[in-house]
Amino acid sequence: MNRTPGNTITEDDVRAYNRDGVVCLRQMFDREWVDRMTDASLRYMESGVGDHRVREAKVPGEDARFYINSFMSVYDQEFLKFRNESPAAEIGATLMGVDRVRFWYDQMFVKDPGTSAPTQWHHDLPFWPFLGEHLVSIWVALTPATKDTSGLEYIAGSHKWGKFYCPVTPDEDAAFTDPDLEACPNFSERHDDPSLRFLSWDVEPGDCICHHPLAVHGAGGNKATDRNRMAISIRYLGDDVQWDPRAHVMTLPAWPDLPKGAYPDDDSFFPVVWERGK
Ligand SMILES: O=C(O)CCC(=O)C(=O)O
Repeated sequence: MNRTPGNTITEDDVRAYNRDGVVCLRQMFDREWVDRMTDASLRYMESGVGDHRVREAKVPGEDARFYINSFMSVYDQEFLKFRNESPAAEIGATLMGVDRVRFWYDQMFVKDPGTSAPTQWHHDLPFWPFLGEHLVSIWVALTPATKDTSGLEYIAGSHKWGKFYCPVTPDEDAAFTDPDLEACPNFSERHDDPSLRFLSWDVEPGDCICHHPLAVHGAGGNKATDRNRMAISIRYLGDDVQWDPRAHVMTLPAWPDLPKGAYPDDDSFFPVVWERGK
């Protein structure tokens, strides 16, 4: 399995990430990682380990699910290996322009064949007990995905809008509803709006889409009848990040003892997983 990115991350890639809040990087993870993490994901889903963190969405009348689980690397050695040894952390560091990254969390997103459950338009930071610019998600495709099979769609530059939309989970968990925050519009209804630049990519296994936590994104259902759409999103922290345990954010496997505003230098919760030159 490759430990460093499968392709060079160019200055143009970094510029695109900073400008658009998102960039697609091709073939960063080799076939061995893809096969290994596909097997690990299927096994993890079947094992029942981590079931207490599962979220599922189903459209009424359908059996097919949108399945989400998180913090797999806390419970499973394969995901831990992916966290520590895959090129994901270096990719995150390069895009954020930092020399060291801490792990934040990992998540898996699986859409069964035929589910019409969307990934509702949202951005990530309102869910997270952090503030700052140096946060990045590396969404690693384990299966192909196109617009018809639940490929992600983004709005370029939305990370600079100054918006902080109310979090919405696929299962619409009311615990995340912050009455002080504006709901995220359904941007699927605004494809004709000339002021919005939509970005999406047909991806193959091993490609990754890297996004800033305020980049607004969503996806449709999976129209494929014969295969699921599966990805792992792994999130990293850089230098300027501050602990900000607001109400209505996600829960962690355990809660770190950090003062609000602190840099999260707690190695047991947020271990350093990559340093330049090491
Ligand atoms: O894969 C999906 O449908 C959602 C991914 C996502 O929202 C994320 O990685 O932040």
